[in-house]
Amino acid sequence: MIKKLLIANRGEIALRILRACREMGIKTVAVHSTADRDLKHVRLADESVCIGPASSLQSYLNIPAIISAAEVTDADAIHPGYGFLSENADFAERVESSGFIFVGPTADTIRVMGDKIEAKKAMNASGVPCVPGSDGPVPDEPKAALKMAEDIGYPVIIKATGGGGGRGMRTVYDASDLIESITLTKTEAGQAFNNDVVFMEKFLEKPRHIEFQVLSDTHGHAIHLCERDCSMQRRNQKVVEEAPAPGITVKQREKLGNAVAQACVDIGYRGAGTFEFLYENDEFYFIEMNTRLQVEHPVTEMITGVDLVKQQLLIASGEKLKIKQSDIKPNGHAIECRINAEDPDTFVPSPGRVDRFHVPGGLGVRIDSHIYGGYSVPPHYDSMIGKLIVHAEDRAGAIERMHGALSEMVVEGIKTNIPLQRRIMEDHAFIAGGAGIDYLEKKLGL
Ligand code: MV4
Repeated sequence: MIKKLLIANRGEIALRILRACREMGIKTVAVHSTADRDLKHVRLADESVCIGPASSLQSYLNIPAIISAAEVTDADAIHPGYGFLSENADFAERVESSGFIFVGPTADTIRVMGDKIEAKKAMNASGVPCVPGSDGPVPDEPKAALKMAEDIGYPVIIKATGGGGGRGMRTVYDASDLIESITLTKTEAGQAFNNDVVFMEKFLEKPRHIEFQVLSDTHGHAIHLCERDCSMQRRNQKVVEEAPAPGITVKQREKLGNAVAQACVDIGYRGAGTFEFLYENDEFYFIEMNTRLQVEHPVTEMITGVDLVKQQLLIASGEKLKIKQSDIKPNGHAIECRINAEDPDTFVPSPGRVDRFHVPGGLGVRIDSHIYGGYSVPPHYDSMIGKLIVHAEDRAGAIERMHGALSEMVVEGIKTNIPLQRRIMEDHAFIAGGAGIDYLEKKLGL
């Protein structure tokens, strides 16, 4: 069992991981940049190490500094959180070759699932439905590429195999634009990911974004923990997430859930993971897998009662999953609103000193945030300052509870997107459920 964990992250997720450790009797090491000395989890951790200046590249992305911190504090394991190095196969490799447990999948799995073509091949082999498209890279020969697009049917989307999360993609509506679009996407991918390989898929025009949470141990057991609807997003940034997904039947959930759990066993997956799907015309289409804990993991925790971080730590310690699939019964409905330090209209980040911070409470209200009165939100990092999560017996109740909780929340000194979140909770299409990934940007007039 892990005795001391180094948390290689910051903000709300670092605090979230620390809380799980505290309950498990695991000592904690917080690493932080010079700009993050006042982070809440740094004060609560058993030990803390400054690993560099404010810039992420010199601190939270600084692999030698993080590994050195683990060495000097004699940590057993390192948890990467999300973002930063959480899906960096080289980091996972160097953590393990330095003698520490990496709380996540093996470096090989991260590498394979980070290559979108390889990930789709693995999913196809496991019987997980994928978006129709090329089985491999787009051919260099223009005539062959044009034929491929004709066979798939326009519109098509060109994607970088080393991309993900919305980076390195281009939609093509007409054959006359295909070759230039392929060339442009390849150039951008080569520059951004040092990998110019691209593939092609049928472009789904108004899909929903539904993802399945899994846990998979090192003894061949894998379970799914139902799905999350993450369609309320703007420019590939999720704004509101919920579980379960409105309108998904028990039958659909079992079919997809069993398929992704089986895929975990087939690929030898270790830890917590998420299978991302597009959902359109009652069909699911796999697009990519996230080999990390996600921001929105709390909505799954609220409907299943499973602490996903604790499970990550147990699996990383080599424990067998004690939770059986039959133990997973989604109860009620959960919604998460991301709270960002940004202007609610322009989305421009709004760092600075938080003069007052009052959070909501009551039955079924959860705040995952590191903010406190007097804390200064630094300008160097992501603008998310917390997550407001609610749980109720049904979706209508959860929306009502979220709307009320948002009106209780006070953050003075910086701007936040709380007004936008309240507008979403009042929005008829959101209340009806099942809006597609294009809805919020349309509502915002983007
Ligand atoms: C797509 C798609 C439509 N058709 N693939 C965006 C990031 C990455 N998860 C893949 N993404 C998409 N892939 C096909 N074949 C639309 C998107 C997409 C998207 C997907 C999920 C959530 C938000 C999104 C925002 C823009 C585009």
